[in-house]
Amino acid sequence: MRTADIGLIGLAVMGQNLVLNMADHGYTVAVYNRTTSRTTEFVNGPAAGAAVIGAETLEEFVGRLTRPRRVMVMVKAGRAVDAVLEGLVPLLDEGDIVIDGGNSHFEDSARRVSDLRERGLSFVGAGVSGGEEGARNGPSIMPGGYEAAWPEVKGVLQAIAAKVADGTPCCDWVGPDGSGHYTKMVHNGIEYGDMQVIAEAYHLMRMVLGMTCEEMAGVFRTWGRGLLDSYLVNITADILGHVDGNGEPTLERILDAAGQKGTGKWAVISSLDLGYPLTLVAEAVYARVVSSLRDQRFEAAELVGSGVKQADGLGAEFVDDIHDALYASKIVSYAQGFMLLGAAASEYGWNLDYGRIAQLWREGCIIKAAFLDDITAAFRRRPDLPNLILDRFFADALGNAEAGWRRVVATAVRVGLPVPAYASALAFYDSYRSKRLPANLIQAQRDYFGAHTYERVDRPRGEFFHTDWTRPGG
Ligand code: NBP
Repeated sequence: MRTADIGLIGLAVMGQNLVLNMADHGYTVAVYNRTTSRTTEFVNGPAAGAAVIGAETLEEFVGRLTRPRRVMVMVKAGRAVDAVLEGLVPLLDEGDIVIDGGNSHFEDSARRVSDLRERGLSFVGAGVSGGEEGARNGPSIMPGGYEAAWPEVKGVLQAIAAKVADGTPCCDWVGPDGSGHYTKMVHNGIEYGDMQVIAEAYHLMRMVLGMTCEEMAGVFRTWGRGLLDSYLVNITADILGHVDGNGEPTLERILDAAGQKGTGKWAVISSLDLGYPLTLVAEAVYARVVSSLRDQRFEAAELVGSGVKQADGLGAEFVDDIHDALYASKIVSYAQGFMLLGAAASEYGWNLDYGRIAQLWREGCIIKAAFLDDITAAFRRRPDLPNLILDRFFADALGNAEAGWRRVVATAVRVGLPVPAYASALAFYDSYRSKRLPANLIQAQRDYFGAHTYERVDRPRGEFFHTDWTRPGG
């Protein structure tokens, strides 16, 4: 009987492409899917002629695997993963390894690492990014969990992963528990932010400068060769340049109500739980939510009026300002994302290599960008950097972009065009570099109504005071 080096459960779009990718790299792969017809169609269709063995039952699937068995699960995140584990785990033996490559929540992965450990099995929660194309030709992979399993799965995961220019795979061990899926969650949050900062640039150029899609395509194409060199900026140029059968821009026919699957929301929830700001991603998530309230937007537009006021005197240099606003906001977004990773690392006891994490996103995923090299360099200069803004390179970059960034936000406010990501990034930047914030008043109010006490500027931290605010003189 032919045996397989690795098995994969879940033959939807991601699973199928990962299997073909593994087979390309010389691995024989056993495959199983809950609905058997999908297995048969795959084995006889896209996988025909490849080293892929179809199995109709989990028993047959497990029986094909060499020991220690390595099983990658690529099913819908949530209950489906637990359903698969329920059937699979009793069939496995001590030392076998399960890799969950779906978009699982990091807390589920932490639980599964510990549950499988109790049964002598190793669980790896591996975030996989890059969609269908990445899965087929090289995704970014962020594995974390039970580290003893890493040497057993490193070969195959690094073989199928995307590679940076020097050949380094965009796949490396992230850390324990759910840290791999946490990193993927932050990646997805950042992806929401990147998409929003690009969308705001498009909105400004279209609504304030009155540029055509063709003109905007040219701008994004130029930007994609400079500081903003990234997958998302380049596909935006393609999208803007696309025309339908009548020669009209396809983009203009698309309804302006954005969908979401929830990983951006998870990142924001985690930021609130850990008490760290992820304001730009939060605004990006809310911007999608507001866009989806289309009927209400139309009703409000009728009631209070709509439309952007005329902005006179803006020329080509305003496009450069928009570039700077986008770049600066992107820096703030990544600064916040890495702050959150740092907060999670201290909360959950993970030792993360932030410079390496930036390289995991360098190729193979939606947020791939030249800019990530600058982030790696910053963390190489100072591995415990609390915030990218505290690195000289990024501090200077923000300083250089600041004037244009402020002009863009001020103009948008003046003409009535929403730029929630640029504005919140600027508010964070201004708050983060403030020696004085109005939080003294917040503390006084808290002490007034709830006797919550406060610390004083003229006394050591940790000494708490209370004032009886209703009595004259305290
Ligand atoms: P889907 O997320 O659409 O899941 C479909 C697969 O899950 C099918 O194989 C289906 O089997 C299986 N499944 C379900 Br649903 N419930 C099951 C259960 N109770 N027991 C066993 N199998 C079950 O597939 P996908 O789009 O390929 O994504 C797979 C994972 O990768 C997800 O976690 C997704 O979030 C993540 N991801 C997707 C992308 C992307 O671009 N699509 C990118 C990155 C990560 P069936 O055929 O019998 O219904």
